[in-house]
Amino acid sequence: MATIEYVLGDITAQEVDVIVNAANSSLLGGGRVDGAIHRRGGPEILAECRRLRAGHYGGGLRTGQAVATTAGRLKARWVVHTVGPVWSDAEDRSQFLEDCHRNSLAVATGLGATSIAFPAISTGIYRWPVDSAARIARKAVRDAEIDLIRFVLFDQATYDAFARP
Ligand code: AR6
Repeated sequence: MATIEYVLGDITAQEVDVIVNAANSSLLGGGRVDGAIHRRGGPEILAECRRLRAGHYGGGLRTGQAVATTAGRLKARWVVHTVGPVWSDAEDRSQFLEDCHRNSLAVATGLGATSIAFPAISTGIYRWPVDSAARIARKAVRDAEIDLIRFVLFDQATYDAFARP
């Protein structure tokens, strides 16, 4: 069983094997956590994303899927990029958010990682309500076969939603 931690902070500063990026399907960068990871990790990450787009991921990465690259200058060994669902009032896309967590874990353990850090996927630009995202994320990782899962939350309200007993 994994140890699950919740910390208030910046995911780019974490010393874990894998940092998960809340990316978009282009894999070519974006704002918020995606922007921070590419900025701090340096151009090697984008270079590898471009190679992925030139190869197997020519059409981009689908919502809920996950793929690894180097972590560049970050302290982590790999960045696992996943695409969260955009919140919709009209349809339930929870399964995609669950898939992001499960597929990121599968990629990480496939690489031999023993520790992983997740941001609050979809709760920023993609507008997913934080309480719902926290519930889905916590449930999705509950039975993971990895030593350490750390949720790194960027503001107090998000931290409170995730760390709630
Ligand atoms: N460390 C940890 N969490 C962070 C950091 C950081 N350095 N910076 C922001 N957050 P978002 P999304 C939090 O918008 O909703 C990008 O443009 C943030 O406060 O980064 O999945 C992608 O390219 C929020 O709680 O991701 C996509 O286009 C959480 O990370 C789109 O945004 C997620 O917010 C993805 O949107």
